[in-house]
Amino acid sequence: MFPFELLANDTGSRARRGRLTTPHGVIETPIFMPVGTHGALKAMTPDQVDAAGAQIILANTYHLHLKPGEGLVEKAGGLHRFMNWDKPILTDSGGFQVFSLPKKQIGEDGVTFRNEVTGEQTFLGPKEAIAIENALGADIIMAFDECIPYPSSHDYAAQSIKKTLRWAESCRKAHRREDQALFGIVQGSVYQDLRRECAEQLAAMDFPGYAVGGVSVGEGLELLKQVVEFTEPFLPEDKPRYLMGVGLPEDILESIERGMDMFDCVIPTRYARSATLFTRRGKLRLTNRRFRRDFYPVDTSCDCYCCRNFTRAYLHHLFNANEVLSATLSAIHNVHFYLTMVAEARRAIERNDFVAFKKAFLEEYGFYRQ
Ligand code: PRF
Ligand code: ZN
Repeated sequence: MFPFELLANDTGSRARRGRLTTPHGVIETPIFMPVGTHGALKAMTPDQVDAAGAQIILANTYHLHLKPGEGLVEKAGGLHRFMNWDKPILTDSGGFQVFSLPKKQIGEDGVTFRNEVTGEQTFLGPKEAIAIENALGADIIMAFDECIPYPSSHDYAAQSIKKTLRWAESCRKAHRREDQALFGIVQGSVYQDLRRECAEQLAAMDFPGYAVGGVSVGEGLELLKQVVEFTEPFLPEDKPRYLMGVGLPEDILESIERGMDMFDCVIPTRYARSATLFTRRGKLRLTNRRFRRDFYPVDTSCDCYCCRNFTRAYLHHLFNANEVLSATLSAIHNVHFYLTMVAEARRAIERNDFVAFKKAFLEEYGFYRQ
């Protein structure tokens, strides 16, 4: 079940080129997973997501549990049929969303919070999260973990990984479906000893994949790189590694270089809605007046539907007129940009040339000029 093949290793870095096979198709890694929190990428149809090059998308257990409820999704024939997406899906466990809530009570067995839809007190723990994820039916499901804020003390982080490890074992026991792969999540904040401990303990539980969580919580790129670098050696080489909630193009490339295979982030779709578009030469803010009469495509080197058919001036106008098409065209472009970037990263690893590729990409992107 869920074979993961390592096709190439970059000898100048820890970057790997892999292939993960799921019941809904193959995922070429490194890969970026666009986020469809409520079972939809904001402003995009599944056809558009597919045409932008997506191989797998992410949805959220927490949100789908509150609305419309996993029972309804199950009745609809599972999440794939409900949302008409027949490629792989990954569901996050809610272990991040619940911990971001303002008023929650964290206990030894899970988290109690106010259901924002019904107003009732609701409990989510490892067993509950897995039951929901089993009902939703994604190809890859995530363990229920505790994502602690940054900064947190070593003491607090040490207590927290004990809980995350206990919950990981509960998730493994509660998991009922062989057609879903359950990934474990490494926590431990920015502390090397805790990351090692957590990774080793999870590896001993033999998950089909491992995530690095608890990053992209305000620690910055330098610490992110360090955490990935000192955690990676303790993740099983022959299993996919997923860096959760990351990130900007530079974060993803630096983490591919350090041995991560999968990424997800709301940035391409969220930035699209606020008129920020990614191009090979850096980000553009399309509401800026300088685009009023700019009849070039968003990115002259892009072959997405938006860039093949529309100008910056037209997008500028759509944003000014508050047309919802602005969000759709921008999301198509941004998602395509991310997926093209990781496709090029895969080819660079195959050529055994990843570090040169990353430097050239970030040079053109203007990262070193920031
Ligand atoms: N845990 C889970 N989901 C996540 C994270 C995490 O730590 C992050 C990290 N910021 C993003 N999404 N379950
Ligand atoms: Zn484009």
